[in-house]
Amino acid sequence: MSQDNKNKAVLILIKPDGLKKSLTGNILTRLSETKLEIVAAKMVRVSRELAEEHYRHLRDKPFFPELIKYIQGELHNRRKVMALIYWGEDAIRKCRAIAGSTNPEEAEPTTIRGSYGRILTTGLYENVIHVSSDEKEAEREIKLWFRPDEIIVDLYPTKEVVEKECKHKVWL
Ligand code: IDP
Ligand code: MG
Repeated sequence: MSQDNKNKAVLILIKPDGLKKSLTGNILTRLSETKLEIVAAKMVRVSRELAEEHYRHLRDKPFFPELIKYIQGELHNRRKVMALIYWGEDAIRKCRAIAGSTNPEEAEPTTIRGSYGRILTTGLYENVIHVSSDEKEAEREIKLWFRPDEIIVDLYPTKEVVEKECKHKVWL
């Protein structure tokens, strides 16, 4: 990564509970306090592969199977998440401060997770939003969720490839 982008990019996911509770506008308003720039945004139907890769650091935890169902929207009958990249000085720290602690009961009440999160009776933390935890994770996650041409700034080095017989939809 170029030195200019150090600590500047962060992946945000509005999780299925955030969407179901109609919190998108509210969350984006809270995040706008950071004065960071949104450089990518889209709705994603999360495959099992994507979910398991995203949360691979937790695969040995007892709550992992439920966590995968959660991020895929199976607990909320909403099979989608909103994925965004925020960009600017100290982006990870700023967004995590507004998101609050992982455990919504321990999160400051003024934070997004403290305001809107809850713990399920199964023990799973339903905490409305994902924010990358450090620079290395941010790079890994951004490359997992976005293609280079979906991001309006150059975050990481790219190469050009010519793909033959690549099937994709175009407008009729
Ligand atoms: P983070 O989302 O604050 O970075 P991680 O440790 O990466 O926290 O965990 C990912 C997600 O897994 C959390 O946001 C939460 O939904 C869930 N989670 C993490 N730790 C626990 C736990 O101890 N019990 C239940 N759910 C958890
Ligand atoms: Mg994390």
